Amino acid sequence: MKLYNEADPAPNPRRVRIFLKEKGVDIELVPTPLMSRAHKSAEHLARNPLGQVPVLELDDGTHISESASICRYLEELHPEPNLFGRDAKERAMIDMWLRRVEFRLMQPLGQVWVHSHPFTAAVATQAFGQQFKDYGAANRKVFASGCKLFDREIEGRDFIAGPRYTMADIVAQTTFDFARFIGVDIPADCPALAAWYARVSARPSATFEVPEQRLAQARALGGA
Ligand SMILES: N[C@@H](CCC(=O)N[C@@H](CS)C(=O)NCC(=O)O)C(=O)O
Repeated sequence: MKLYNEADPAPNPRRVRIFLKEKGVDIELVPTPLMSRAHKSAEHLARNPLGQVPVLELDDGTHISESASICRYLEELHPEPNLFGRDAKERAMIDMWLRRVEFRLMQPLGQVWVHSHPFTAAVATQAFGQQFKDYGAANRKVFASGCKLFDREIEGRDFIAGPRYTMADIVAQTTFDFARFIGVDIPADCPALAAWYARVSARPSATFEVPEQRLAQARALGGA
């Protein structure tokens, strides 16, 4: 089994690596550098027609993409520590929060990245003809209002989906790490969310391996 992977700050492969660290499991990581377009090569498109990472390759040649789906598969192989829920109610709550992170935070953040950050200007121009800066800026507001929803909802509890750390925290954590990289910070009026972020960022699995200089440059270009 091997994971087609990209290093930090790429948020989606990062989810799987954090998940593996939390489980104490090592698997082979195959570098698939986005900068050299390895994810759009014919070989990689055969693994994932969307041309994205991460992709898990099983020993029988099956390819699983979508970071949450990969982690669900790995949870079946390595059930402890449990990260997707122990009973019907907990599984549903974790899934609900995971989807809220995807739709209310990650989705608008992706639009900020594609439509307003200079690092993606060429990709956006190729896909859309131009970067729609107003749309990028509008999605900054959508992201901020998503942050406020999370801030209100998690007040009084330690983790996103309840009293313990789960996959919902991993997906949210990688979203906020990437947000920080592109110059989008947790709004100042979200103290519960900021406290949660500090809590998950202190975990041994959370190391964010982006050189300070690169982080500072990306943040500055993103407007932070
Ligand atoms: N929903 C997918 C998103 C995968 C994704 O967007 N991966 C990024 C890297 S973090 C990528 O491959 N981007 C290149 C592209 O979309 O062309 C998942 O959860 O794995």
